[in-house]
Amino acid sequence: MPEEDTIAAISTPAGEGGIGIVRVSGTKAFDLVDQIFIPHRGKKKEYPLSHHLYHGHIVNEKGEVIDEVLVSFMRSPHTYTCEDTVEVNCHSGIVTLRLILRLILKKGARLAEPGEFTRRAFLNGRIDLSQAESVLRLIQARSEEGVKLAALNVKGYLANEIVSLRNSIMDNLAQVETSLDFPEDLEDDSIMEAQLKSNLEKIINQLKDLLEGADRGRAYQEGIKTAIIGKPNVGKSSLLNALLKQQRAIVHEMPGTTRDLLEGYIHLGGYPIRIIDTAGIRQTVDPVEQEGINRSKNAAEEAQLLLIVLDGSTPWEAEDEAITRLIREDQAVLMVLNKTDLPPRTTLNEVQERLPGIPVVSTAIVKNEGIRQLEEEMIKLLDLKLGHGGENTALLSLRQEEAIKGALHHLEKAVEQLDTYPLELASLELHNAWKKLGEITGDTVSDELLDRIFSQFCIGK
Ligand SMILES: Nc1nc2c(ncn2[C@@H]2O[C@H](COP(=O)(O)OP(=O)(O)OP(=O)(O)O)[C@@H](O)[C@H]2O)c(=O)[nH]1
Ligand SMILES: [Mg+2]
Repeated sequence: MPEEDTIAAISTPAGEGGIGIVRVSGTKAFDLVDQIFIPHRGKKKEYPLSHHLYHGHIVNEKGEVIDEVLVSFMRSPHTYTCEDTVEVNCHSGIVTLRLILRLILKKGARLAEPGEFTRRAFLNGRIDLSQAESVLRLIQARSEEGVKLAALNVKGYLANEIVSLRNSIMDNLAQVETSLDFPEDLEDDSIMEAQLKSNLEKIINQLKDLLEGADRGRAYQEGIKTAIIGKPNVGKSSLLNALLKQQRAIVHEMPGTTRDLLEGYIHLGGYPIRIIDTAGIRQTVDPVEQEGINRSKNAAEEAQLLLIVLDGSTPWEAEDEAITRLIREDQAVLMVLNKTDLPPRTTLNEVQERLPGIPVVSTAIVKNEGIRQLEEEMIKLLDLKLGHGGENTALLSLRQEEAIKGALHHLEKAVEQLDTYPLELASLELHNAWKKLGEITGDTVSDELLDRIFSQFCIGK
């Protein structure tokens, strides 16, 4: 795709609104808009001044007024894309926006691809790839904390960390290479190797910290995945409704009511939480129900927090036992002993004895009892699991996480090889680690990967 052509797109969401923006970027941006814009005060000597706002009208080929607008002309390089950029602020009717865009395209601009403005900002060196990707995260953030974290990365937080880690790897690599080239200058092999090892271990720990912080970051970004699971008819959908404070799911005395996953979104103690109600898990021959149960199990597998609901008015059964075996070691789990308004057949003590270390809350959801306590327990668990924002929280995309894991793998191999193998091998691993981290900042990245990343953006960003 030639980068020198001039691109244009509607940059605000479709729909009626106060203001809509058509953005144009490229060498011909000023000229193209100049052909269809008539400034209110005429075109004086220095028109248009960069980074000034002009009031006037957009007119079509026949000279008919399309809209009253404010236009900002911004000269390269101090623009989003680093190119000459013009933004036409018009009234946000989709027809108006399209008419203006069409006029600009007719004059010679090309419709921008998704994310192309941000891609140009990256290709022109204004931001690195981690910053570009964070723009997307910022747009998609589901919580205040998520916005703050993404904004940090847009400013370059992650980029700086990665650049500094890459520099450290390069310093150590240089040391290895020198000793390979001039072995006679080396006073003592083992001293150098010990030093090298300790340096690399420091870098490894920093990378591990980043990965650990990413779990937290993702939770804030996407919402903490919370699955409500249990046997049929225990009150899972009732619990979803109680937590959402709305009648979202169908509740019925017939076991097997919920067939598909159902989702809602709440904030608890500052945590954004995505709650998923699932089909009751049991043995069944009904293929539709079985498909629902498979989905329940997948949701349980992917969840960061599991709410396992039990019916206190029935005895603990093999099916309850089977469900508790779905718990993964790294998941936060809370048992909800429901229907405590009915004569008890399973007690709190029994559940505690069966599942030592897992907190249990009694509820009678039909009477709205125990919900507040349940919410408090959820917050406590999340505090334990995620801690409150701030320290060591990073926002990483899966791609960035994979690159860090790859770099870690190479560094760990390098440390291993220092003991037994010639230094050449360690040098190769260090080089690979350095390259892997370069994928995050975009220093070592293919066009194909760029296409994949920017295709997730909307047109106009
Ligand atoms: N007595 C009593 N009944 C309850 C309580 N909570 C839910 N129920 C009733 O239990 C029945 C099943 O509730 P649901 O919320 O549909 O249960 P579920 O676990 O989603 O069931 P499936 O979707 O079939 O797996 C309904 O008749 C509810 O009114 C409770 O605390 N006490
Ligand atoms: Mg249900």
